[in-house]
Amino acid sequence: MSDIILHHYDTSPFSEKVRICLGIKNLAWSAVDQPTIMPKPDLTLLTGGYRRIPVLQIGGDIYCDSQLIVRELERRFPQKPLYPVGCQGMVNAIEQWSDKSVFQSAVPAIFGSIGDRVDPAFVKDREALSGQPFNLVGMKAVAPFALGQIKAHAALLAQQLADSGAFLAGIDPCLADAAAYYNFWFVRSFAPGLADRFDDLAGFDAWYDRVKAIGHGQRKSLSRSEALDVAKVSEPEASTILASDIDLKDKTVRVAATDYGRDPIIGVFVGSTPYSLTVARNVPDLGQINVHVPRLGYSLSMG
Ligand SMILES: N[C@@H](CCC(=O)N[C@@H](CS)C(=O)NCC(=O)O)C(=O)O
Repeated sequence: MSDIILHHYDTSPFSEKVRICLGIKNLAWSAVDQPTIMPKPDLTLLTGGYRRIPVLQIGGDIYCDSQLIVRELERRFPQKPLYPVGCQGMVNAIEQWSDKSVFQSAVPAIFGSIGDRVDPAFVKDREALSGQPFNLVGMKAVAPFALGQIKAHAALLAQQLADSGAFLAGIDPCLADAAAYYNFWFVRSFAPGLADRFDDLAGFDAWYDRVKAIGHGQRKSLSRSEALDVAKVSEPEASTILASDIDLKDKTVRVAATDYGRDPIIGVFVGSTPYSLTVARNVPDLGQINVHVPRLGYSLSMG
C-alpha cells in the first residue's frame, strides 16, 4: 500500500490539479472516494470538520486544501519539481489565478449550461457550502460571458506557451501546468460541446493534450475504512513552530477557510511554517491526528 492517500472524487476539479501533480512525479498513491455532498463522516472524522475535497492523508497527518497538498507532495517527494528553480513566483501566481479567477468563470459557464440537469440534492448542498443561493437563473444569464472569459484565460496561456515551449515553464511540466489545466478539464468534461477545442489559439489544445497525457501516476483504490485504519496505526510527524507563533503553542485554536466551506477545525496548536498551520486532535479510536491547513485563505482564532 502506498503512503500517499488522496481523499477525493473523480469529478472534483481541485483534485484534478493534485492528480496531475501525482502524475508529473509518477508517484504511487491510494485513492479514497468520498461523497460529493454531505454527510462525509469518514472524512470529517479525520479532518475535524473540514469537508472540502481534496484532502491528503499521510499516516496520521491530514493536509487540507490543494494549495497545501501540492506543497507537501513537493516537500516529501522533491524529484520532478512542481516549483522549478527560477519559476516559483510564476508557478504560485498561475496557481492563485487559476484557483480564483479562472474557477470563477468555469462555474457559471458549466452550471449555466447544464444547470437544469443538476441533482436538486447537489444544489441544496452547495447552497449550504457557500451560504448563498445556487442562482441557476443568474448563471444561465452570464454563461455566454463566462465562456468568453474562459477563452480569454486560455489566450493568456497560449501567449505564454508561444515563448515557453511544450509546457508553461519550458520543456518539463510543473505545478503551473497542472493548475492552469484543471479548469479547462472541468469545463470540457462537465459541459462537452461548450469549449472542446480552441482552434484559433495556436498551441493551446496541443498543450492541453500534453498535460492530459501526463495522467495520474500509479493509482490504487483504498476504502474509507482502510484509510481510517492507517490513521489508527500511525503517529503524526513531529512538528516545529515558527518563533513568531510561539505564543500559540499548546493553546486550543480554531482554524477555518475564509471563503466557503468554513466549518472550523478545533485543536491544539502544535506547528507552523511560512505556508501552514498545524493543529493536533485526539480522536477516539484513532489517536492523535495532526491537521494542516494553508495560511493563505484560512483564519485562526482562539478556540
Ligand atoms: N481551496 C480549496 C477549494 C476546494 C474546493 O472547492 N473543492 C470542491 C470540490 S472540487 C469542494 O470541496 N466542493 C464541496 C464538496 O465536495 O463537499 C482547495 O484548493 O482545495
